[in-house]
Amino acid sequence: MTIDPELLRERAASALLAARDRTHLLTTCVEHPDLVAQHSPLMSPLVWDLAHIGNQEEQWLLRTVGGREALRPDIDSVYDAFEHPRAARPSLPLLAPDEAHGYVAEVRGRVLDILERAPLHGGPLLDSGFAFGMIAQHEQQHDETMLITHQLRRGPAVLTAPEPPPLSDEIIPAEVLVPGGPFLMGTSTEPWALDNERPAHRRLVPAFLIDTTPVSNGAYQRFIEAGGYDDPRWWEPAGWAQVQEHKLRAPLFWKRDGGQWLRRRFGVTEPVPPDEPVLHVSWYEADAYARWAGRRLPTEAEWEKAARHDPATGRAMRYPWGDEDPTPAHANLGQRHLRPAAIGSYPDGQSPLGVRQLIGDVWEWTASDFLPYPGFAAFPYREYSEVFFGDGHKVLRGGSFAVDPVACRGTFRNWDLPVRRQIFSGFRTARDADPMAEA
Ligand code: AVJ
Ligand code: FE
Repeated sequence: MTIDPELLRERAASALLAARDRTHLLTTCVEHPDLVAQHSPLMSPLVWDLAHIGNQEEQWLLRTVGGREALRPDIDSVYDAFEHPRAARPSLPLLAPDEAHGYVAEVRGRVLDILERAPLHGGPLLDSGFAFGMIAQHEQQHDETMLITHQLRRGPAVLTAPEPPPLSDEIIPAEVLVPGGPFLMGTSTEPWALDNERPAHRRLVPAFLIDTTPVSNGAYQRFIEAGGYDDPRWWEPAGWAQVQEHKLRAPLFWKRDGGQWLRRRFGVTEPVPPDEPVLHVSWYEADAYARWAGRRLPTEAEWEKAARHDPATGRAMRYPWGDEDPTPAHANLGQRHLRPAAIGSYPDGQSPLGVRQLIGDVWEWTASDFLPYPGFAAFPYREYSEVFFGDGHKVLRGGSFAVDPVACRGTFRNWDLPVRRQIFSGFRTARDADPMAEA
């Protein structure tokens, strides 16, 4: 099926525009000192992300796709993420905030002109407007990164958003059985899927049970109260070492206050809401909780089968609810809210088997290492995925409240080191099915 090129152009333009609106919000809601400061050695100054967004757009859309002369080749190296680790970025000769805003606007003006004329066929970079979709996703990914920087920033709140839907009184089962059998994992047809999601390939996934919702703060508190952080039995050795070295007692941003847990969220301190998916846990914490609960993290293939497998047709769908693009009724995405929604929310977004909140709310740690699919080919640059394979990174799936729909789908793969907790990470658990129940 070929899509009308004018429709593709419109989609690309609106994805770029949505990303820019968000970038603008995240880089104008604080003053100059907060844009150039390093709020955590784990993060770049916000003004680095801003100009890096423009520089990637210049390199791929202006120079490579548009064939235009470089605008600022002199700053390529400053904004090369591989040349400078995050901790070193504040001391680089960065564009000042007003220069960075001017630079990204200048690049965007030229890119919209290129988008009007570019052929949207004739090679993998152009087909379906892939390069434009890739750059919109890149900007949205950095917007999520900047939102993490905002969460780490000290000081009064600057961001606000309406509350997500409250806890529903509907009763749903705690877990569901996903039947065993082959499953088509990954994609060869999703037009803006990134290289690591490709190609589609068959996987045999034996029957398993998976939680219908992410693990809640209340459930996680029971792990804490049961002495979970004091018992090496539940922890991978490297995770136990992190617990001891940093004296971890709870998720990042939590603080004990007399008899209750408080948390800091975008500049506001509040009681930890028991019915919300747990957030800001490392892979080690997720893994330890699962072991304490007598369960385990789902593998990446199990997660994707739970999210995409339609038992009625045997087909892999784009999303748990079907092939339709996400709407606000399906999932908590796109920074519409500044927190995950209560567990069990979004009945319209559930999978055919009744698994909820697979998309949105919190990134979900899986048991799996970040590795290439059979037939993987790096595209269009090795540094997006390939250099991270087999390097101790764990896969996260499903996206958080901070992910834009353009960078979130049933096949989308994220990854990070198992010690990381500043990201919008949570998890759900799984277990093997009783082999006697499979027949
Ligand atoms: C896919 C989220 C791990 O932020 O490091 C941004 C995305 N790659 N610029 C990251 C990315 C290049 C990447 N993650
Ligand atoms: Fe980047």
